[in-house]
Amino acid sequence: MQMTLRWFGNGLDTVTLDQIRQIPGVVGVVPALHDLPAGEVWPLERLQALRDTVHAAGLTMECIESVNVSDDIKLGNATGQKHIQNYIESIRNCAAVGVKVICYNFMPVFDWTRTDMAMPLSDGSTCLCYDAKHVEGKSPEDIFRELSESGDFAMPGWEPFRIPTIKALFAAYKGVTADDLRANLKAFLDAITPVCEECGVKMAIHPDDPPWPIFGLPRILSTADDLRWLFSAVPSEMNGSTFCTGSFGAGSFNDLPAMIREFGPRIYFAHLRNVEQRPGWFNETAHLSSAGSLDMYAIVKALHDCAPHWVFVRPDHGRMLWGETARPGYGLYDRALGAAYLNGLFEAVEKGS
Ligand code: CS2
Ligand code: MN
Repeated sequence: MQMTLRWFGNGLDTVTLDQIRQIPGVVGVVPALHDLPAGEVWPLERLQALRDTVHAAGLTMECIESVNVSDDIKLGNATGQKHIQNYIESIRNCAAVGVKVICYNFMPVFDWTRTDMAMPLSDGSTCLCYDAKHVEGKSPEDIFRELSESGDFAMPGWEPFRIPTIKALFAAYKGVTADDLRANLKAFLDAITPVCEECGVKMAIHPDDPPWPIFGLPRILSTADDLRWLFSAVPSEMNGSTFCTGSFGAGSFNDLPAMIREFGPRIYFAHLRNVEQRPGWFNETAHLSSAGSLDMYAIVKALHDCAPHWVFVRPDHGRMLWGETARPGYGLYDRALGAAYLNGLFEAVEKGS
């Protein structure tokens, strides 16, 4: 197991590499080139510079999150074909700087979605929350405006500059079914997995967050059945999973330890965070099992037993503590506490507790 933290890069992250380096047991960071729009090639020089910056801080950069997939690829249109060729070049460039795993997601239009970026918890910290009732009857633009007024940082995919594109994107997805999306995901993976095999780079798809359709857009990576379909449709071992417990775990219909035991060999990256789940609602919590609805011990035990021994892991999101201001979910303090807790669980499991 390799404990890592997501890092958005100098100027885009309130957390520094030196701070991350001082978290016990963290060996690397999971960065990305966030300024490049989905569909563009990730230039080798940019990746070399990023790798050199990370290595100079004494950290590794062997997992990238995310080389985002453009909506044109998700829609399976002609522009998407060009973007797939660009994605292949990006994979080659990532391999050239030592990347072993690439995380991505196939959610239409948006990345992860929340309805409250600073929900107060009883201990005085704040967390991210999703309330399906809050979304009912609202347009994406309404939610966009609310969220973009909620602070200096927007969620990925929810940046204010995207608001003007939303109407055209929703029109493009009109009539696109879950099966259409599955066909386009299979086409994408069929096109890139031969290059992944050649370069030794594994793909690790992140689940839908939340794990159900929103705004009437199809979502196809929310359940165990979705993973079964994915691995049967594209059998290459370069087709793998980013097992995000906070995303799958927001749905009480998902049995996470059982899913990890079933798909473990194909889990190359794991996001280990906890949520308090209720029907059509979840809020993020501290990582402790006792803080939320998930049994983090059973999850870590299943990962230890069934995932590759080298699996990359990160504490994913944390609450906002002690007056910190940071990207929503990506403050330093609670992710450091989460990493320490998770390292403790892994040590106890590895030593056979
Ligand atoms: C987060 C996302 O939704 C989540 O749990 O970890 O940032 C996720 O990493 C991206 O959607 C992956 O592409
Ligand atoms: Mn995640």
